[in-house]
Amino acid sequence: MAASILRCISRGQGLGTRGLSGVLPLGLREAHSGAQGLLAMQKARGLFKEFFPERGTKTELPELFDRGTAGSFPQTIYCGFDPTADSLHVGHLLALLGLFHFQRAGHNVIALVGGATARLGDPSGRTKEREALEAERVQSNARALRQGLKALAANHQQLFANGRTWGNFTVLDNSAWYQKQDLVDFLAAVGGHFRMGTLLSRLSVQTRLKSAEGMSLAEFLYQVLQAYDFYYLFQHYRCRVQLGGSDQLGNIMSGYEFIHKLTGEDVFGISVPLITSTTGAKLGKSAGNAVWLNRDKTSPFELYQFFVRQQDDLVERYLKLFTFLPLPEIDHIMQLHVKEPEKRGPQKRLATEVTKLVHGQEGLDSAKRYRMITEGGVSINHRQVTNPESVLVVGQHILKNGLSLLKIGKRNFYIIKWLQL
Ligand code: YSA
Repeated sequence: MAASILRCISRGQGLGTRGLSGVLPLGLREAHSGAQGLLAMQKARGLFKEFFPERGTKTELPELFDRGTAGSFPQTIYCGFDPTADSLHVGHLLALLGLFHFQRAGHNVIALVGGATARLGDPSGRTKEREALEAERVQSNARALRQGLKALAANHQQLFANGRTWGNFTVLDNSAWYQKQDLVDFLAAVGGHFRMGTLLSRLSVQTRLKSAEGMSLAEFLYQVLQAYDFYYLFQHYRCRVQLGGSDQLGNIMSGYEFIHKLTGEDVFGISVPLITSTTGAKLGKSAGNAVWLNRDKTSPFELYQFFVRQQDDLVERYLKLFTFLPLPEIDHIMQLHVKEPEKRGPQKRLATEVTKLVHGQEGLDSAKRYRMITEGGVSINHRQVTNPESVLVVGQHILKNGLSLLKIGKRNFYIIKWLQL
């Protein structure tokens, strides 16, 4: 029985070899001409923070992305997202951007929704146990997250690819492999490969054990499930790299140790920095400061405003982290900003790029319309309207002659004739 849970990987399985044709378009070839290209580039942008382990035993991390190494291209990279809410948020977006950068370079990526792991609650970076979530709630959150991830991947492909061929973007849910998993089989096959001393040494465990509340067994076992996911994806999709925020490093290490012990193969972890609020708290649901990507929770306008309000000292960093703009273009935007800081050019460009990625062109247009109204750029019948929810309200903005006079910006006048009142 254990053998069916722990299978040995055979070469050529899964997404890793399925996605791309053998001959890549010129753009991708250029992107991969240097073994260090992709990793060094994202390190320079500040998106990739740590690499783990520092050295492989047979293969080094940069070699995985070197097209010169036979059979190494394309790779499969994954990142997990637990459905503890019914929407992704701006913090998740950074990990997702990490995946998009790999996809752009021709690799296949997997966004894994933690429909199973969310039931346990990841203790990483938390000082208190997560409120237990009902199975039904997790399921409906997982549905929403899968939809959100697919919508973002579609926007990315449609609005940013310009006809280029990228790797595949696949959304999976780990409940698919835990749902039918027998507990005793799992513990017998997997449990024996984890050492208590190592599991206990993780920062996430140590912090919680020292707290007054302590830690539950479910939370303690969380890292074992995340480690098994990595193994599962390695087996089925030849996935050798897991990406996550830097709070995920302990869980990623457990996966590395598990896979390496069982197969002798090298796998790697890459972390992205944690985005914090001005008070230093990690931006997310737990701190109650999440900026959501679902428009029903945070509108496109509010998302735009979040980025447009960023201070000068952060905006360059965020342009590098949250957009795909090339570094020379970011430099240029920053140089113009020194000359005309009042225009808030970098902030507007940042807000535009992110809103377009998250909500598409329609979402961006709606955010800009809202912004124009709130900034006093719209008048109806010579009266300024600053509430976006009350523009051209029937019974309020229609003159006796059945007309409305709309002024947008300084020079655009429109006469609206109402045919039916
Ligand atoms: C990962 C792998 C698995 O095999 C199974 C589940 C997981 C999910 C993982 N344990 C987790 O709980 N992640 S999360 O849902 O809290 O966040 C998703 C990703 O976004 C993580 O990599 C996390 O580090 C990252 N993230 C969250 N808030 C962030 C952030 N990254 C940067 N800044 C923030 N504020």
